[in-house]
Amino acid sequence: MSNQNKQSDSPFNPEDHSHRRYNPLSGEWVLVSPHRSKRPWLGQEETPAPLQTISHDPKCYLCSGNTRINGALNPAYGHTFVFTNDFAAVEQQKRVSDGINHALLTHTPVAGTSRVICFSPDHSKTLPQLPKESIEKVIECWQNQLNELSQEWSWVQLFENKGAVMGCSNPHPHGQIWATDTLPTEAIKADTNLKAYYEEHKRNLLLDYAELELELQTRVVEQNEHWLVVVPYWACWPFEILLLPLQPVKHLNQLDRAQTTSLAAIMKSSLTRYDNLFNCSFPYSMGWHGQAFTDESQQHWQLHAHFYPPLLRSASVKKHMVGYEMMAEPQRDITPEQAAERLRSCSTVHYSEQ
Ligand code: H2U
Repeated sequence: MSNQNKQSDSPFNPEDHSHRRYNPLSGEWVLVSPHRSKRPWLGQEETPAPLQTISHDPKCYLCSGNTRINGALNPAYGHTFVFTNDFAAVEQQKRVSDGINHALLTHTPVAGTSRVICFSPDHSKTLPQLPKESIEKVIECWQNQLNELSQEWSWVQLFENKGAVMGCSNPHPHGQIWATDTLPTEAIKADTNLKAYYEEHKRNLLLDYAELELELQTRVVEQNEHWLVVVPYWACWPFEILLLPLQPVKHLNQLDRAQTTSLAAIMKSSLTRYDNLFNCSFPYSMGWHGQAFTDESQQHWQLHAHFYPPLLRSASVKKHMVGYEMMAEPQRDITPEQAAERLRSCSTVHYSEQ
């Protein structure tokens, strides 16, 4: 067990040698092991699940005109439909703590609201399968929700769990909104790091990052006039992507018409690439991070969306964030540059239409 830290004669090459990458948004590190992508695979291989085919399921709680679990009736909606989650994670009512706090047993009351957004009446069409105009309706719905909820709550988290493997409880394409009176952990991390960068450089971290990625082009999956999709340098999940506006934007409800239309276009093509990667409805958790709705200055903020998909090698072979990831820090084999190349090579025509 000697020579543990032996210096190698060959120069360091991030495409071949183990290294750690820093995530300036979260302040955390990821271990990258590119040499391991060459090892033989001994994991599971399964047949992918078939796509949904029926556009209205009489048993679905989210389909138009159906009755939900608690007996409420969904209207015959034409585009999107939003309702308050029948099993909301946060209560509307603000409560005062009893004050029984201990340094080791700390709590704080949270108030807020949870809503569900049905993306369209079509039970069988996930976001990449919807026409661009319908994706634009989803974005407009997000914008309207932000306009309304920002009047009352400091943080509005828009997100989607796609696929049963991500804990999605209903196949009808939908997302969620949880709005709270306090900033959650991920929001605090992003806020702190964006602010620190702004204070040090008097520049916006994510605008600088977008500029750098556009220049390098090694991790870019796709770009248009207003948006950029990259596998970030610090990605943890094999095919993680970061969706960034190219102009300063604090949140989705500040987009103009042209930015909204081109967001629908880039979402459709990028998410189609995802589905085409392993010929399956690609699961992920995605969410938007934008400014907090507080009185504090938000000049350091820049809107962005994270997509965290678990798949690694096929429609069923996923990455597990276990062991070293749980006990030490996230680790990946395939590099973000290789992942971006794989996604770039995927068609933007959905495999179900080819
Ligand atoms: P997920 O698939 O990401 O779990 O979101 C679906 C949400 O829909 C879930 O939080 C809610 C669940 O509580 N729901 C209702 O509010 N009413 C229903 O009748 C079915 C599901």
